[in-house]
Amino acid sequence: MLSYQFVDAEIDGHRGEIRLNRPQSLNALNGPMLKELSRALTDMAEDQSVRVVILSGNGRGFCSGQDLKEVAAQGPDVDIGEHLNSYYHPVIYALRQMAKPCIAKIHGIAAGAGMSLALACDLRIGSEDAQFSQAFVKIGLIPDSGSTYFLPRLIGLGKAMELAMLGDVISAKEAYTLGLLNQVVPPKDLDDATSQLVQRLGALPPRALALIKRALHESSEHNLTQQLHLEQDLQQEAALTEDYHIGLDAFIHKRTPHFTGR
Ligand code: T3D
Repeated sequence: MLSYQFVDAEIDGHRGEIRLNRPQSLNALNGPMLKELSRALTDMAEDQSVRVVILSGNGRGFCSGQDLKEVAAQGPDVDIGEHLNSYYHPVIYALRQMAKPCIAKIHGIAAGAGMSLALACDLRIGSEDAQFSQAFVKIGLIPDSGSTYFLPRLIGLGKAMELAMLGDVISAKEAYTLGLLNQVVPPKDLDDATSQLVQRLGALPPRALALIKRALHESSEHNLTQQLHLEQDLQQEAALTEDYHIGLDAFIHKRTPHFTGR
């Protein structure tokens, strides 16, 4: 267990898990927690033994978003733009730039910036009791921490507009239908289903996974020609890995490949 106060971080083999740990407020995000989350993600990114990172929450929910009691206590003079830049943006960049798959494991509520955290992960697995809300509008704010970027890309502009403008709470089932969740399982199966997903990803070639993540993320900024060039560059990089030769050799000799990450 790595040492933080407001997040629990644990590494077990190829699996790294960071659990938001302020369960009394449904893991509302205060300043110190966001700083720790950013540090924990950087630690996981730099740890070569970790191939897959899970983000989850302790207690009865994933994350209720910005700690509104902290905001209220700070008074009206706080610079919210500066707050986003200093506390939230490093977390979103850490998730997005990490060269390994990040999975959001969601149970209970993911609201406001809590939903943004889930959207910034590469895959989302939810229990049937998971709920999502772009709650920002209900307190007179706009979606932030990447929600206006990730949401339309994941579910299309029309539905993103509806969720952002109305702030409705949607169920796991609806989130799955929209493509927000990759998988929905009964609450009792969430840990096992996540472990299975981690195991599958952990057995795949890490460098190829990192390059896939990069190629898909960058695709939304590119035209076809730019993307074909990027694919060409990244494929050349992938073909230089030891894992490519291991995969090819395993196919030819009908063996299970054991990828090294080199
Ligand atoms: O500063 C900036 O950079 C701005 C950035 C803003 C980004 C945002 O995230 S804005 C959106 C913030 N989040 C919300 O608006 C959601 C607020 N919470 C709720 O609407 C409800 O709590 C829930 C729908 C999430 C859950 O409802 P329920 O009935 O299951 O639980 P509850 O009783 O409301 O909450 C349990 C406790 O958690 C309660 O504390 P208490 O009364 O037992 O002492 C509640 O106050 C606390 N809590 C829940 N959400 C937050 C929170 N405390 C602080 N901040 C919260 N966001």
